[in-house]
Amino acid sequence: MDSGAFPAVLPRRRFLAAGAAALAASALPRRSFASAPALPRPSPQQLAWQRDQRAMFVHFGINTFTNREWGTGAESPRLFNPTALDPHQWARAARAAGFRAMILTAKHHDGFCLWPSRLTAHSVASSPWRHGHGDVVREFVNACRAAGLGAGLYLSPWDRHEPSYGDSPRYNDFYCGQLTELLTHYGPLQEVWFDGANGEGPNGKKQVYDWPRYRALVRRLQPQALMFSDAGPDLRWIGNERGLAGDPDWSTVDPSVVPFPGASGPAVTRMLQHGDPNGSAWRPGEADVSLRPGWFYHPAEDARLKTVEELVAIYFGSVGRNAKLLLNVPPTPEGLLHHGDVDRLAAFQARLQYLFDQDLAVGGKLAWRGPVGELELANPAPLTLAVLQEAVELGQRVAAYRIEGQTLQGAWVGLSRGATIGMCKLDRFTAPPVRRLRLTIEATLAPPLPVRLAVYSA
Ligand code: FUL
Repeated sequence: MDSGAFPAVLPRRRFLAAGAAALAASALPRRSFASAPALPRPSPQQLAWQRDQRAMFVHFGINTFTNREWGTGAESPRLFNPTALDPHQWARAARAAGFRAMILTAKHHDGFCLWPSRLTAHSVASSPWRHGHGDVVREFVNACRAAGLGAGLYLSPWDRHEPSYGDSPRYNDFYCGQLTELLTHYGPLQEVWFDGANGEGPNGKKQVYDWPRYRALVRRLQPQALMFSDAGPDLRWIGNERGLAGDPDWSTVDPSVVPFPGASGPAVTRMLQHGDPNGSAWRPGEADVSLRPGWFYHPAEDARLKTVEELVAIYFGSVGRNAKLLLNVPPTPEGLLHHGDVDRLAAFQARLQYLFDQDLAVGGKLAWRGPVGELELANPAPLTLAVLQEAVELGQRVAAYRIEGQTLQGAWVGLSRGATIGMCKLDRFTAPPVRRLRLTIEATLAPPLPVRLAVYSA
């Protein structure tokens, strides 16, 4: 990206001061990056994580064998017996469909561990699967590595089996012990997924999770791993389980709004959905949703998969709003992804490839004059899609923009407009054939940098 080509200096962290002020400011001399106010920026790990765009969530465990969504913790480990478990099959399907990482439920709320934890007998070690010598987590991370996918693990703090749950200090030791096993035995993890569920313990006892301790442990044992929860600290839940980010969606947040997982209320939901342009912490959104109605596999849902159209809408509402998509595809009791799910993932990928087949702006090199970038299309076309990308490694800056096209008759027509952009903003529209494009940055939080624009006609 050619940053020197963009001389405008727009209002500072007052993103509402838009339009006219921005244009007037464009006459000011060029400023270097060094003069930009200190905007929060992503870590290299956060940047790489978001560039991946799509990860696959894998809900698998005792519920797969009881046909439930939430186990009670009283299930016999002997129920766990996948006949053909093959995480390489999951990884191949994920990879072929454009996913770059997978996250496995190493332990869900029922407490059953997919690895032979030394801290409980409630695990694969007590199951008939591989005569008690199997380790799903090991096979999972091996498959991720073989396919070049990032590996992440979900370790539910809520544990309906563990007797110490509710006896807060004792359970926190137990939980940290399990975290330590996962963080030290399986190589580097890209993401540690903390669910916020906090049900009652035996006799109604309330478990108080020691979040500062859990976080410090992850930081110490795997400093490069990113921690997800509604309170981050590195990645934030998007605030719903429909895979949809808010619009706008800032990657910055005010951490005091959700200091620890479990906070709720309108201010919390707003923050999760939209972030906060004035927030001090970089905490991009992750939008989770299941391909099926449930998170775990249920045969009765084989014909109830999201359609390709629904998946594309989710993609536009997550990746296309500056978030990352985490799409759940749960394995069957055999331990394989259902062929219908694999086919649906492939069809989803094929549709995206069709939609984003040929960038008619070829590389998006706009000629910038102040906050206005223009570009001539080699071939006039009726555009349907625009992809905007900010150089977020230097902070998320754009607070308002609009795209216009010049028709063959010479008139300028509006194609789309929006608030922030971030790593990726996708706009869909219908328009007559246009021969020139104009992108106007109407407001920013800091001196703007060039924005990349790609356009498609599908
Ligand atoms: C929720 C859990 O209760 C669901 O079972 C599922 O794991 C979902 C992703 O998170 O909090």
